[in-house]
Amino acid sequence: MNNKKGIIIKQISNLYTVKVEDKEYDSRARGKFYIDNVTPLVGDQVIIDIKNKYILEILPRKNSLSRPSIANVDACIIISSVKEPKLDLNLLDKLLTIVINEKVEPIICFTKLDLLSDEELKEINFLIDYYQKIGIKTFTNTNLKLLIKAIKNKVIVLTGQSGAGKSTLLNKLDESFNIKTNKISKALGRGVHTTRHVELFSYKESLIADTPGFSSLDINKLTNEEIKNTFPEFKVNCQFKDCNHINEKKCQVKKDLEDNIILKSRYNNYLKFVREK
Ligand SMILES: Nc1nc2c(ncn2[C@@H]2O[C@H](COP(=O)(O)OP(=O)(O)OP(=O)(O)O)[C@@H](O)[C@H]2O)c(=O)[nH]1
Ligand SMILES: [Mg+2]
Ligand SMILES: [Zn+2]
Repeated sequence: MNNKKGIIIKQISNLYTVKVEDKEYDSRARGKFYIDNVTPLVGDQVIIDIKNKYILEILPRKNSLSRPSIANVDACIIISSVKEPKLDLNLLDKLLTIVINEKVEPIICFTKLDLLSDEELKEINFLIDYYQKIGIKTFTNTNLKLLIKAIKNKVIVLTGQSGAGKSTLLNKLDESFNIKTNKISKALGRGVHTTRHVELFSYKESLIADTPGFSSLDINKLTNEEIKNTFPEFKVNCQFKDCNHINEKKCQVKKDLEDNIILKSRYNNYLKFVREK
């Protein structure tokens, strides 16, 4: 039997690396996929002909994320630098919305807390508490034990701004990954996209993907309803069941906002997301 089931762990142009048990095969995709307009993605479960090194079939996907493109993700770690590049709550909330909408578990990991003053650190700790309170696992890259526990037996993707410390975090998990990292550009004040392709690394019983950092992406594909549903703290009882929490009267979300129960930046980002479209 030449046909085996495996998982695509790397793609560089039209060459796919498929992992079958503990062996890896560099293979190509069958022409049929191009005709059908389906592209195999990293994370895809596939049937591969290991003799001729062809991907024959893509098994049904649980989910898929784009930019970076990856399929069948259990959890996504959003790496959020608090300085150099500076904290970007708009990007963090946007990534949370996209990830939650795809039914992927979101995990936040803040990095570079060592660069903060005590005063700034207080603000970050406040944020960490907030995101935890609304039910999102939130960590820092200084306490990896908790993070490691959260990713056990899962297919994980790292995402976040270029220069945020994604590759550095992976190397911290396992030195043998030896992934190239880079100083952030002093001139640009941000990273310069050191990581150029998506690749799944085996870490204990998990598969974990480093990705090229991206600095912009849109949520145009989502409806306002979908966007609203990705904010866990909005699941409160407003007068109207279909309340959009914008202009409605007796809106509990707006009351929680006034009472500082809901974070201002979260609410403002929500407004931006529904209006940007
Ligand atoms: N001070 C400090 N520097 C860090 C920390 N984490 C990462 N860095 C540094 O930040 C720079 C960028 O880190 P990378 O790991 O290359 O960032 P990346 O997210 O992989 O960036 P791209 O591959 O471009 O998307 C490197 O110089 C790291 O040494 C941290 O917690 N504290
Ligand atoms: Mg990188
Ligand atoms: Zn409301």
